Amino acid sequence: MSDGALETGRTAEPVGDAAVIGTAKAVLEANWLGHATSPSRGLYPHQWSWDAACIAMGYASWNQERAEMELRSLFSGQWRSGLLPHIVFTDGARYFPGPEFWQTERSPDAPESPKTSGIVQPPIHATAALQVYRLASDRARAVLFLEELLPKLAAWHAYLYRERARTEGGLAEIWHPWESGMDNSPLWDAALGRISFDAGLLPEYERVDVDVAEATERPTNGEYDRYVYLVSMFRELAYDSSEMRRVTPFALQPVLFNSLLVQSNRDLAEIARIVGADPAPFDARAESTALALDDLWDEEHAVYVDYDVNAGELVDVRTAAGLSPLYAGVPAGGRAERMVARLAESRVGVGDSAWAVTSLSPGDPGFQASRYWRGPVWPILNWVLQRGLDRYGYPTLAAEVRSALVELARSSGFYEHYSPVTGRGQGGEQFAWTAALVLDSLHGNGAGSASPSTSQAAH
Ligand code: 2M8
Repeated sequence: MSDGALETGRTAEPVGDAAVIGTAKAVLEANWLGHATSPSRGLYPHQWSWDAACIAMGYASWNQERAEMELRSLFSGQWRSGLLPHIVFTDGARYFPGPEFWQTERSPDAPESPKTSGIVQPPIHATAALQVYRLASDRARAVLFLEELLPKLAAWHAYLYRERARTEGGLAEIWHPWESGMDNSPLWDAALGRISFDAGLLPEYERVDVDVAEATERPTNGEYDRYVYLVSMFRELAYDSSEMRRVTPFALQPVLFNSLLVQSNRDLAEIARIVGADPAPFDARAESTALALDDLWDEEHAVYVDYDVNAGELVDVRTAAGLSPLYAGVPAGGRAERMVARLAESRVGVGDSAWAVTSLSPGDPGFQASRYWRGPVWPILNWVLQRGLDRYGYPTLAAEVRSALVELARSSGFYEHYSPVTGRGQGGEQFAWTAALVLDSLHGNGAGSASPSTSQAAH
C-alpha cells in the first residue's frame, strides 16, 4: 500500500485547530516535571535530549520561559567534555536502564548531579535555541538566553567533532542504536548482528518498557540484550571516548544525525551573529560536514544511506531518515527533485489530502506497521521532511505533511507513533514531542483558527 489513504477515526464533531492546540498544550503540561518535560510520564519519566529540543520549539511560540527552562535543564546534565547526555534523570522514576545501571560516576567528566546516561542523541539543540529566540515575545531576554547557551552549544558540537568524527570537520558517528534516536530501525540490523557476546555474561536486567507499552510495539529482547551489552562495555571503559572509539563493535555515521548536525551548525553560526560572536567556525563545519554527507548518496534509489564504519561500507537499507539531507540543504544538481519524485514509495495518505512518510517504506520486506522504528509514522521524521520540502521550494507538499501531523493527532490523539495502516496511535500516549511538533506545525496558522491545509510555510 504505497500511497493508500489510511482511515483516521473521525469524530462526529470536527475538532478545530484551536482545540488541537489546547490539547497539545495540555499534553505538555501533563508531562511537566517541575523543571523539564518528560516525553511520556509512564514510559519515559525522565528528560530526553532530542525530545527536549523539540519540546522547547513547541513551547517557543506561547511560553518563552518554559522553552528556556527546557533547554537549560537539559544542559544542566552536560559533561565537562561537552557531551550532552541522551537522558537527564529525575530522582526516583522507574525506567530501565536507570542511573544505577549507567554508573556514569565512573567518568571524571560526568556531573555528580543531575545523574545522566553516558551516550548522546541527535544534535538538534542549536536549531531549537534559535527557534526559541525567533518566536520570543521578549527579544531582549531571548538574546541573553542565546548568550548563555552559545558556549554550551559550542562545547557540545566541539565534543562531537573531537570525539566522534574520524576526519577534521567530517561526519559524526554513533556507538549505540539509542544514539540514533531510531532505536530498532533496520538500519542497525547488520551491525548489531555482527556483535558476538556471551549472553550468560550479560549483567542481569529487567525491562520496564514492556510493562508500560505493548511489547509488540517495542524492540525485541534480542535487541535489548545488544543494547545492554554495549552500555555495559562503555561503563567498563568509564565512558572514555578514545577507548570507546577503539573497541566499539558498533560505529555508524547516520544520515539523520549528520543532517541535524549540519543544520545545527548553521543555526549556531546564526546565534553567534545575533550575539556578536564569530560565526566562521560553525559555518565552516556546516559546509565540511554537508560535503561529507553528500558522499552518502545512493544513486540507484535516489536517497541518502548511512555508513557503517566498522564494515567499511554503505548500509543497504533505505528509510525516511535518508530524506533528511533536504532539511540541511545538502542535495544539489537535481538530486532533490529526484528524491521528491520518489516520495510516493514511502508515504501514506492521511485523511483527504494530507500524507506522511513511514519510518520504513511499506514496500520494504522488513516493514512492520506497529514495531516502533520499523514502519510506523513518526512525527519527528515528518517534521524534518516538511522543513526540507519548504527549503527546496515545495511549500504545498510541506503543508500537506504538516496537515498529516495535525490530522493524526486530531483523530487518534498524541501518540509516540502511528500505524501507517490504520492511523491508530501506538507506543507511549500523551506524548510530549508529538504535541510540540504539532504546535510547531500549526504555528503558521497564527492563532490556530485556520485549516491546516491552508497553513503557510512558517520557516
Ligand atoms: C526512544 O528511546 C528510548 C531510549 O533512548 C527507549 O526506547 O527507551 C526513542 O524513540 C528515542 O528517539 C526517544 O528520544 C526516546 C524518548 O522519546 O524514546
